[in-house]
Amino acid sequence: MQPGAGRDLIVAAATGAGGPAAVVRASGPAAFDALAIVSGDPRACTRAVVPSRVRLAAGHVPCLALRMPGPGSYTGEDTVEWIVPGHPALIEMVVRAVVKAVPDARLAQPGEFTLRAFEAGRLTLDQAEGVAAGIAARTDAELRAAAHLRGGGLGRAVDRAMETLADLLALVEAGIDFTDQEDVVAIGAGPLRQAMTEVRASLQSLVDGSVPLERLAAAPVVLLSGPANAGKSALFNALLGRDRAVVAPVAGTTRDALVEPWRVRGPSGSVELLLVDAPGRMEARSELDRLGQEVRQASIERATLTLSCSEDGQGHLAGDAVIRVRTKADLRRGSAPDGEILTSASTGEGLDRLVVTVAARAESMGACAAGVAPALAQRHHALVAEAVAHLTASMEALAGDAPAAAPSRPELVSAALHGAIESLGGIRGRLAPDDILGRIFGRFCIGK
Ligand SMILES: Nc1nc2c(ncn2[C@@H]2O[C@H](COP(=O)(O)OP(=O)(O)OP(=O)(O)O)[C@@H](O)[C@H]2O)c(=O)[nH]1
Ligand SMILES: [Mg+2]
Repeated sequence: MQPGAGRDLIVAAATGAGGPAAVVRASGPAAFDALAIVSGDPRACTRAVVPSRVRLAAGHVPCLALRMPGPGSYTGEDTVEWIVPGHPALIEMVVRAVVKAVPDARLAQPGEFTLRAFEAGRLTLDQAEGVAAGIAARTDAELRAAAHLRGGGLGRAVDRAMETLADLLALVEAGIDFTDQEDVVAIGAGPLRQAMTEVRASLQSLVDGSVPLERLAAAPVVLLSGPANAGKSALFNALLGRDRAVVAPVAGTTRDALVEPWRVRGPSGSVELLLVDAPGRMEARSELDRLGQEVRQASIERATLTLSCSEDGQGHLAGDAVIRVRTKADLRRGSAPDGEILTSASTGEGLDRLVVTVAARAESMGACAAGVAPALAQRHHALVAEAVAHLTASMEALAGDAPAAAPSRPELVSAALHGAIESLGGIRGRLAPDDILGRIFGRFCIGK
């Protein structure tokens, strides 16, 4: 997909499958023509959802319709949204009907609505990346990081730095243009160095104070493992604070892997993890048992940290990424041997200690405390670091210059400042080459 592609009417379902209702979105100059054709007399009025209908071969489907004229819409173009019942076959039929309604209408490619928003200047590249990150988010921490990007949090910091650098560049270039007037110094080397030091420090703190977005995406997976009937599902529920998994005295109760986000308080803040309850270890006597053991094996392979659960202290897993847990402590007197955490899902005994141990271990394994710092994608990180390097180079070009005098090598200073501005511009997408755009928008799903 290339930016600047033709202004076809692009059409797609903009919501995921499975909900009670779905949004079919069409964007492009012919959007309102399509609305008139597909919905007949479109009572849909601007920016208000009104009852409408979609004409299909089999009859009329009732829906709600919303008309958003450009440039005030998400994409900046005339846009129509039909809110239809969430039946997959029906959604598909409505999409096809809209595509057939006008010439030059086609199915939207992944991310194409957001690409148009970017092209129309409705979103900057970092905000568009925030939209993509939001779509892909699995945990609250990722969602918050995505919202920060989408809200322009990174962009504002970058814009401030770019504006200062652009001002400095203008002054340096003015100095080059007026070299013949010896008593005119547009900006002296001293104030220039001072201003660049400040910008460089603010950019450096942006890098130092952030966590990689990619690392948030890799929320550590904590698996409850152990023999069938060890009390794993009961512990899973107790740790989550709600009855999520079925608990029963029958060995082999859990047949599938249940994955739930789990937030724990670590030494440097709240850490988000994924807690997994899987089938227990048991001899497979039936096909169903065998499938359960396969799920168990796959879960073990995915786990970053394993809580090895045992009722009697026997059969614990070995390894660094293992915490040994003795379950059902209320059924026995006495303390657990060293190296085991004694817990009871029934009385809550030992759960706090287990949580603290898991959180500390997860943090030491690289889990990020949520909300502690803004998250930067690898691309942002690299571009800010590049800008910092350019600023260092431009300060080196000032070495030895008297503070009040004009820079002795203004061309070098100017080239390095240009470089820094260009790197920062890449974050906002102002100067982003096409291949970067392709890579970013290619990560979207259709309808966004
Ligand atoms: N007294 C007591 N009983 C418990 C405790 N935890 C679990 N149980 C009981 O032990 C039995 C098995 O519990 P589950 O949590 O289903 O065991 P599981 O390890 O998930 O078993 P599978 O899913 O078959 O692998 C149930 O009858 C629970 O009520 C506990 O802390 N104290
Ligand atoms: Mg279970």
